[in-house]
Amino acid sequence: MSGVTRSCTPFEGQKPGTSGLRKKTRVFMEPGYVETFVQSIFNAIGGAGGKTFVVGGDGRYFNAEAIQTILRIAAANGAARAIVGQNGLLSTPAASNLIRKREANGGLVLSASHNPGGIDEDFGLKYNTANGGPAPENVTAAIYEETTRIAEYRTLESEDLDLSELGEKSLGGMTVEIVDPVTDYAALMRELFDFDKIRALISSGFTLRFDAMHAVTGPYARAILEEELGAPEGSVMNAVPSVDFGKGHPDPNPIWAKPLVDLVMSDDGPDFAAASDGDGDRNMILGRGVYVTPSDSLAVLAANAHFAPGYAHGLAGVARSMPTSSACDRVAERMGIACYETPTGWKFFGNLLDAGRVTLCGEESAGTGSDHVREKDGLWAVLLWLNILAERRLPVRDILADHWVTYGRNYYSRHDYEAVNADAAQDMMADLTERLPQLAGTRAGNLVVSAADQFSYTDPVDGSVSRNQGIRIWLEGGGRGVLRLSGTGTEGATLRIYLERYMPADGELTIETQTALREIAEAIAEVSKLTEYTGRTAPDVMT
Ligand code: G16
Repeated sequence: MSGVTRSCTPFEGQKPGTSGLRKKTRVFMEPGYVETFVQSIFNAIGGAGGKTFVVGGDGRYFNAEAIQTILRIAAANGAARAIVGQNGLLSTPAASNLIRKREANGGLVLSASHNPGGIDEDFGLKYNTANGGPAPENVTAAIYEETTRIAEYRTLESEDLDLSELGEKSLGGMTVEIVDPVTDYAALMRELFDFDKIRALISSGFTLRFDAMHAVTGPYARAILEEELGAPEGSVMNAVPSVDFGKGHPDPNPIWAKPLVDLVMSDDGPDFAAASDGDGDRNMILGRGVYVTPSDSLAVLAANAHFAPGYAHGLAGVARSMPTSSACDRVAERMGIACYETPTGWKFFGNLLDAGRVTLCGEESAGTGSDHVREKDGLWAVLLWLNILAERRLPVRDILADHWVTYGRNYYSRHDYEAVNADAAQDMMADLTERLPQLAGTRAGNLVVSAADQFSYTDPVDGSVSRNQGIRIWLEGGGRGVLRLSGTGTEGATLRIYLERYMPADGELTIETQTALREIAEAIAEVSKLTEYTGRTAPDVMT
């Protein structure tokens, strides 16, 4: 088996976005596309020679083929070892854990997360660094730079490797170690949570459902929730990963996980329900009769994390992405710990976690996590909730109500406008940006703008600055709207409008969310000239 060098020309647009490179699957399938991107990654990190990489993905269409290509390029570039999930499967948090545990130099994670899979759907590939987290902006910038000037890549002429059997194999001098995707991850969860208490809760008649959405968490959830914690068989729904996620969107929100939401809203629904996404890093939390917004979930977890053994010593600090509601800020304030506000993108939490400044972090986009890995972690959030429920023995609904009575409630919703004409969306944002300095004091619908700016972030650990991370508009009376364009879409532009309104603890805490936010939504639509630019009058998705 010999290494070969092939000449190539750059592909346009191999620019990592919010979370790695995400494109239509057919784009990734173009001959040489994966090869040039992977070679560019290796070029950008000073070569692969002698290094160890973790490789795995969410099992979507083209996962298996792309992994074979990655292994050939890694071997031909002199990598010493590739640690690969059996059949090419690894959830994103499990990949992060393996990188850290095995002290690998990095990892190649294949997923387009919550986006659908299939030949006409989406695919993605991202590079994670030795801390287990998504490559920070300086690394993704270097990778992109390499993609624009790549002239050749190294590969092997070899047969595909059988990845179905655990153990070690050799590929052109590189050791390929095929590992069980669940074992190390489950061991980490056992260290963090009181499995005996959760087992006791479940055996007392507490009922739960976990929707794996035909994606990668199926085997993890079955092993942990059913086999180890004793949830009856069938508690994990849609547990077998499929290449097209059963033709659904593996996106754990009330739209795409509607059957689960309907179930918990019924009288005989389970006490607790949750769902995760394509690659297992997102989560949605529900209790009988109640949906917990991701922003509230982060705040509740921060306030109650000490109930789990792994967090009994308290939290160093918390962090949230800017568009996430400030519910967790109130918890941090009361605890006397720092709360950091970062741009959207899990990669921005990496430095804070590495420096020990924060223990928990989370985002409105259904991501919560902690310093146990460097990715958000869906099943971890579920287990932390279960550990808290096992200790407090209250329904989810009461835990939430108690939280609002203690801290007040941040009514919150995200409105997504999908597949908007990209130029129109850019023009709208540019126009609004230009008007920002004059907005304070102007009327917007029934409200008045009190302040407006473009969010810019200076990383407190390394001093790096990230500009243009979203437009923030504050309204008199305590409302806020944030506008930004998604960095994970693959079709046109996705415009996200994040709406928030704080209600103090002695105010009305049970208004229907969209009703509570209506005036703010109208104000933001007016001030941004949303309909004028995009032609849209209503969002496609509200989470
Ligand atoms: C990724 C990032 C998250 C981000 C989300 C949405 O998540 O890791 O930090 O919040 O995308 O980003 P955007 O608003 O730019 O679409 P995932 O789960 O897709 O990897």
